[in-house]
Amino acid sequence: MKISIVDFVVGVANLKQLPKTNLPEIIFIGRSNVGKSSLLNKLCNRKNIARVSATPGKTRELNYYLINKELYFVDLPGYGYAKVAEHVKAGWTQLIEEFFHTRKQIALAIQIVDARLGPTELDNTMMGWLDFYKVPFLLVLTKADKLPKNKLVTQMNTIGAELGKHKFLAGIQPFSAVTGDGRIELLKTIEHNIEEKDVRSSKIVASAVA
Ligand SMILES: Nc1nc2c(ncn2[C@@H]2O[C@H](COP(=O)(O)OP(=O)(O)OP(=O)(O)O)[C@@H](O)[C@H]2O)c(=O)[nH]1
Ligand SMILES: [Mg+2]
Repeated sequence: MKISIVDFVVGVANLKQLPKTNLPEIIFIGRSNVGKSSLLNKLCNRKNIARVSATPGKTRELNYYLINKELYFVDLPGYGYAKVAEHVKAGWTQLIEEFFHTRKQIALAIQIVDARLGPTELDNTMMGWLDFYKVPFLLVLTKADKLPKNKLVTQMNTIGAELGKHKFLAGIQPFSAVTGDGRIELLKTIEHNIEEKDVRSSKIVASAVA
């Protein structure tokens, strides 16, 4: 997949503001400061479609980017930032669960974790939700440039073994927004899952007609 057109569409704080389209959506999830915006920028080969922050917890809305006029990248607000008030956290939980529950056009979730740390407890909770709402997800280990190659391989294997229980885990991939390592592979996986989504949807339509 080659990304040639990127348009920011809307920042959604209330699900009534969701775009009224049926285009496939790729959603990006991770804790605050994990490197979500940097990954999105690198993936789109742009400097600043998504704001990279020095202070974590800046992304508060579901930010919709229209890619090549045919699919959306959706940057979800980061979680796990300690300084966020309890009522804000509760509001976040409600918004995201409702989003997973109602939004049928999600083709793939990109669950982003720090390659050095692996999934935290909150990341594990999130992956539990993805399984529950039947959203296929890819685990991306970002900031891979901060680990030597052999450590990265060990980390991938260890995490892979731990996450085997997740039914909707589509794979594990390393990434670096600094070197661009993993970018091509990630784009391929996204493309593949959009095609799969088309197949799944046409099967549902076929069984409804039959
Ligand atoms: N070395 C290295 N640093 C990275 C990488 N990705 C992001 N960073 C750094 O990590 C910090 C956070 O990056 P962001 O992309 O703003 O993270 P975010 O998850 O969008 O953060 P919030 O939106 O605030 O929750 C910045 O200082 C980035 O420069 C990477 O692949 N390698
Ligand atoms: Mg961000």
